[in-house]
Amino acid sequence: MTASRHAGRRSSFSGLAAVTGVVLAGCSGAETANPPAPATPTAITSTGPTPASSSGAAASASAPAPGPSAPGSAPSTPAAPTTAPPATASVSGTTSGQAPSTGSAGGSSGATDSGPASTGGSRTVTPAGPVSLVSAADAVTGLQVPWGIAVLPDGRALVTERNSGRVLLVSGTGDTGDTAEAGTVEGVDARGEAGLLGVAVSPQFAENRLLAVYFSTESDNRVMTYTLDADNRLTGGRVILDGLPVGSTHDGGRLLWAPDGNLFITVGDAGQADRAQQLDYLGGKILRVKADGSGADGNPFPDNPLVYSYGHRNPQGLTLDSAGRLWEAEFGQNIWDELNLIEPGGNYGWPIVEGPSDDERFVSPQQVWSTADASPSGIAIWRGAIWMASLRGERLWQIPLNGDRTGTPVAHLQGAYGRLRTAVVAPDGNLWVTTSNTDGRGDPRDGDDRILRITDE
Ligand SMILES: [Ca+2]
Repeated sequence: MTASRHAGRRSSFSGLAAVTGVVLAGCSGAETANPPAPATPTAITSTGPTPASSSGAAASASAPAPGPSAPGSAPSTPAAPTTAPPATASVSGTTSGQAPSTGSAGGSSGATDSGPASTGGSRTVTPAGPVSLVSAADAVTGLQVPWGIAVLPDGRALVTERNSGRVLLVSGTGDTGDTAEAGTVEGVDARGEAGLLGVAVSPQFAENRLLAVYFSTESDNRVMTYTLDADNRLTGGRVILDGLPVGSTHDGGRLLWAPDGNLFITVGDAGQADRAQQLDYLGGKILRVKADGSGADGNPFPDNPLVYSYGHRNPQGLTLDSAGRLWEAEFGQNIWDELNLIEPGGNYGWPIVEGPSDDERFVSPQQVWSTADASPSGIAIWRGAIWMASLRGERLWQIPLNGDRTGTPVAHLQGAYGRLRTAVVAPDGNLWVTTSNTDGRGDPRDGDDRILRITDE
């Protein structure tokens, strides 16, 4: 099978401006809070109809792109190449300025997806609008650059710390929870955005106690499995995949262990953007492997058995919905961060295009944001929506789900807790979101970094 399978498939962005031939230089649109002002993108061609301007009377409040951004953010050079349509401010948050993509499937049309894959999709779902009120409270405090979280069947969770290389066990059951160290991953080389990143647990964890971590060494990124022994210590470390490209930025690093036993891995382009289009380069890819690191059965490219999708820049968000669809979030360069629905074998365009495109070789994103408004890392599905933690944007985006379509995004917690890294559904049914203010690019508050327990009450 080749990418030609996707010819003609196009997201509903097809009416939006196409960004073609953007000159992509430097590396500013990464996790940085305030990237230097990029060179003005060139060769941006608007081929679609001009979206409605903000002059309409329909909106009581507008959210031009880019919206309110992190303090001191770069001037409007990387602004959207299109004029954002008006967006109605909601009680709970602000709607995205760039959400023309859903056609008639608005955020209030009723989501049919709810909960993580483990729910089996059997729940009756209340038609979704935006969650009317979101509140946050500390579940755990005093963490150092937390990156990945994996919830255990017993209600605790494993948390990785990027720079220390520690794997912690947290309960989150008290006001601030308590933490214990399960172990330190040997060989972690933390530089820039690299270090100990994602963690996932086997869907059979209750029986096999198996977990996986993704981390950077001096020479590569790699995935290692461990067993959590009866004393809650990491043991039996085994490298299942190494030689993934590493850099001080664009290291990807999210792990998702699917119910079928296969492990999804996001790998950043590690600064070699052009090679994200090469199937024999493992950067700029989503990989899908068995628990021993070999290619999963049914992967789309027989000659490149690990590769599931390609043309990614720095993907750090990954979640499965109740129908088994794979959703991904990735950092844009200067213009568009992306939320993508992943198809096996799909080419997501980087570095030839950033954001939506009319080029039939590429799968267009479901939603995009200005990098100032998002710079997304982790995503999770909760209450009929995707929830996306944003670093530079310092907010939690709620993107209503309606099958394979998304509704108008709504922003929560804007600026309230600083940089947000990871979102996961906790065993208590709430959403946990981590801050990332101690990562060298934020302003730590007392108690940072923390895991926030998000409730909709
Ligand atoms: Ca893309």
